Amino acid sequence: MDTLKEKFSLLAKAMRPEVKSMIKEHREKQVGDVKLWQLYGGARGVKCLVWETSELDPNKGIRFRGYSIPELRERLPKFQGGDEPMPEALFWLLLVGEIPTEEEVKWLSAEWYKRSEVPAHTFKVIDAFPKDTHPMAQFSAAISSMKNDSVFDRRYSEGMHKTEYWDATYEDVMNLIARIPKVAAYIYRRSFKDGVMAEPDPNLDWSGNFARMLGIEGDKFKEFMRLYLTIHSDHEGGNASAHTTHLVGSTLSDTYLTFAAGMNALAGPLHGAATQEVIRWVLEMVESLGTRTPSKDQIKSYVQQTLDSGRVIPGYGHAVLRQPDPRFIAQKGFAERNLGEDDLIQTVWKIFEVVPPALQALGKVKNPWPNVDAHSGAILYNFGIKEFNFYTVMFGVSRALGVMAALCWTRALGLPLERPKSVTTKWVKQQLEDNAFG
Ligand code: HAX
Repeated sequence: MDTLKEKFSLLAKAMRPEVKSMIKEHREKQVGDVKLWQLYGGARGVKCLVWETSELDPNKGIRFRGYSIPELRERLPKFQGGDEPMPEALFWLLLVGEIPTEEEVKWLSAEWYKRSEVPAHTFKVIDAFPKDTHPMAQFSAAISSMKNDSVFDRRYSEGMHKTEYWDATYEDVMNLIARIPKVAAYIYRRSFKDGVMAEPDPNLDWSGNFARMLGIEGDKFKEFMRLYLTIHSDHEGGNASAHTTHLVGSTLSDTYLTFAAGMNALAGPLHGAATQEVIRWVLEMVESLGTRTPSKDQIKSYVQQTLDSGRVIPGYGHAVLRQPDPRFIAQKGFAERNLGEDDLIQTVWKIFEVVPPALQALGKVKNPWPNVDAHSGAILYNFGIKEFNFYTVMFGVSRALGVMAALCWTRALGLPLERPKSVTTKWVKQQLEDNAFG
């Protein structure tokens, strides 16, 4: 170990338990507007963001402009008599708060088709990466590469008035959403398949085209994409990808760099990349147990093994939710209606029975229930997308709908640069010594 690293290591080793016991002893002390545990605890529960498009209730789960997922499935227009809601309709709802008509949704599908041309240099940027580069790194770079097309940047340099920020942002947002399925599909096919750069079909919708460009045949997958892209879109403003988008957007960074920043947050295993970690963990489990149909007892002992090795059970737990995630339930419902016999999916359902009591028994996990990522991988795997490193990119395509609709609102309301206040542990200790906290 070099000297610098050794010094750091010694300091970190000493400070970690010290901070932990300080939080334990003084957790309820009031530090400014928050409690001491919130200061060190990732700002859990601190209300300091405005996000117009959705709200998350710990027990009821997500509401998109007030609508639950079952309500969206019932009320949003469908594609040609299908069963699942269309993400175009959801975006309309998020942006203007009303359920669109079928005609309005058709217009939006056609508009996104018209705007779907991706600059040639973006594909060159992707091609410059070794094929085994994580797809999220390729996705983030490809999105950033479109910055030189930003309407916001151009108009800002021309002296755009503040009150027009939302207008330029809307144009970028529409272009970005229209383009990203093509970008994502190319990353998939270049990294894992035939390298084809597929084009959208004007007779299909946004999700149908994404499915088609990925090279996955069949109406059932297109329907799953409609549901998947709808329900992964938005989860209020405090989650890491939404909050990052909001933070970077607040600097008036252009729409592409703003969204790429959100994608870099989504790529973490405690957030969107949990979707790939779940399937990796399940596949490792079935391999280690030597069966594709493990019993609940076998799963229970594998879960314990994972916990004993100091790892989390991916797909379980949540910073806000305190019930099974309605997005998990919605995907389970799709699988029950369409794919019930699959071994991997059956295993995911058995895990749902085994993991919550195991996490509850730890006595520290606030939410032992599955989150959105516990189910999606098994369904994507069933449809033939077995390259699970790609799953977070699919999540990201959907997340664009929520965070980009919200960005339009941030710019429309003229919300300022985000700049919370930080403090040091030395300062906290001094305040404690001086008995300065309430
Ligand atoms: N397995 C094992 N331990 C878990 C756990 C899990 N699934 N979930 C929480 N815990 C542990 C925490 O690691 C923490 O332990 P320490 O005190 O030893 O650090 C303790 O329980 C308390 O954590 P918490 O308050 O219940 O949860 P947080 O709000 O701190 O964290 C996380 C929420 C989602 C990050 C957490 O539950 C987790 O790591 N889950 C697994 C990863 C995952 O599925 N992430 C996706 C979340 C949904 C999402 O964003 N999707 O994109």
